[in-house]
Amino acid sequence: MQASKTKEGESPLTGLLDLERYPIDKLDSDEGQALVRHCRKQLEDDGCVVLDQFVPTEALARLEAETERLSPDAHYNQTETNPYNGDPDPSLPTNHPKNRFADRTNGFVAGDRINSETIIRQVYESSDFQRFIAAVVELEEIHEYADPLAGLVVNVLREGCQHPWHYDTNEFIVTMMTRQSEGGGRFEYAPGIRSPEGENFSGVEKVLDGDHSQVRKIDLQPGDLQIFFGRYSLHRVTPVSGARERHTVIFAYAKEPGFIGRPERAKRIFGRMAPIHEKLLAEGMSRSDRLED
Ligand SMILES: O=C(O)CCC(=O)C(=O)O
Ligand SMILES: [Fe+2]
Repeated sequence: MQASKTKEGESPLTGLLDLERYPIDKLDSDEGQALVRHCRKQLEDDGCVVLDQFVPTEALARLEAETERLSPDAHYNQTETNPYNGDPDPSLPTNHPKNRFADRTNGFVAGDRINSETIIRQVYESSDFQRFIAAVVELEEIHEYADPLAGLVVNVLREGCQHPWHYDTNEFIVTMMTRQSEGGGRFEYAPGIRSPEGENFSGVEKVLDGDHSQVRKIDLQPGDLQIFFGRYSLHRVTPVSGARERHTVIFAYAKEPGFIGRPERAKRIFGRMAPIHEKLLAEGMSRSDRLED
């Protein structure tokens, strides 16, 4: 099932993804176009599309084993965050969403630990996959990160970990579940609860207070691919319970080539920097040294 050993004309993703059901290698065909239309419609309607069993049953055991093997390498970081990933506002009441902070403890395995034999890296680097995602999110093209840590990442939630209610700063996020936890670890979201026209703080406060009338719950399964617009849809992953960890793969792409995350962020998320971050930091420092002269 190695990508380099496929027959001529056959996609390197054959056997790793269900290309019959999801013909991302034939985007220009009628079936390919129909798939893109379906995904765009879902995203337009509620900011989320799930392609279930994107990785077919035959490849699932291998997929699960990949993140299981990598998970001990996760670096855990703990923060308290509000839905806006921002500062509190003391001029507002304590129950205002800006003043509602919750624990976010999460583990991340950095991309430089994920070798090129893995299904997940072959998917991340696949030009068919990138073209498909670009078409769905209606971008001309998307690019892998030049950041060796943050482009392809495994998110590990062990018991007690969660993503509390929040918005994303990225336009879109592409994830694949490879293992679900016994309890909790459920993805929930309030589609389009805010918009460029308004924050709807009262609606957000209701959700934080436990009113889930506007909240959808998705029962993600290993092998499912999710594309999500998290900028306007408040969302969370409920606290994991039980011994089995929840694993998801994050496929991060940028609009422009050459994207590298900030060194401080690498340090916080992965507990370390890559040589390129050290270099950037050193260059930044020497520049400011020069400015001080
Ligand atoms: O793992 C998930 O299902 C979503 C995680 C999430 O919301 C995030 O990383 O911002
Ligand atoms: Fe998120």
